[in-house]
Amino acid sequence: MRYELYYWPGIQGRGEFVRLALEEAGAGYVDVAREPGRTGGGVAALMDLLDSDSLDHPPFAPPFLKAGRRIIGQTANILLFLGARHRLAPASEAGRLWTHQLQLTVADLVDETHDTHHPIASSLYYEDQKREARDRAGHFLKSRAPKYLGYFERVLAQNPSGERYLVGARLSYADLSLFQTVAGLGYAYPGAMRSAGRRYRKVTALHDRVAERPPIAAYLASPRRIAFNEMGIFRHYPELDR
Ligand SMILES: N[C@@H](CCC(=O)N[C@@H](CS)C(=O)NCC(=O)O)C(=O)O
Repeated sequence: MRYELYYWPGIQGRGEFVRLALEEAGAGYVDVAREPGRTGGGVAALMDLLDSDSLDHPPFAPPFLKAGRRIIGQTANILLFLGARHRLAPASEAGRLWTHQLQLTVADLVDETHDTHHPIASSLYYEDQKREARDRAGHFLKSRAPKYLGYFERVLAQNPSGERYLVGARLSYADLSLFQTVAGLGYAYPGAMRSAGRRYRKVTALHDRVAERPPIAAYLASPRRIAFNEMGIFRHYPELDR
């Protein structure tokens, strides 16, 4: 079965967390909105599903994943589904819940990162909320980002199976998501993150290990990986990187 991923073209965004899981699993998928030439492709196909009145389980926002007849929305929920199908999470209930908990914490960090450049409203331009963004980014870099990264550092240190992975002794989708978040923070805030390698050694080592995994390294080097840019969640505005 070929999965269909529905996400905005041109940005990594939250769709990237799903792409990384699909790539690591070697799963076949179509990135629907990025294939406008394909029948049933392009942003129109995404909008058709978002606006549809005939779905039993309509998604609120991208990303959403079509798996056969099923349509699954919410990034953490999609990963919960893929994790079980592709051994990207433990099989036990306790292990699945723990992985999901970590993913939800990553999602909180991603939301807070987004709000550094859009503290007032997503519907406004960054240029219309620059002053508030400066304040928000200042607080984020001083206290919130260190709190999250320190938490993940502690999770790695306290993993009874060792510090290579967040959950047990195998890679999970939570590791892939932490990789993406650390990469994004490094892009957006290179100045503030300069000392992160020293302060969060285990998190940084995890990031580097994930980047070197053959399926992930191949993906990162491929045209499927969209470059970070100032339309996505992780944006580099030098004036915010203090
Ligand atoms: N909690 C959702 C958030 C989804 C979300 O915010 N999607 C963005 C793109 S990354 C979007 O298009 N939102 C439209 C909206 O909220 O109206 C998730 O993690 O998937």
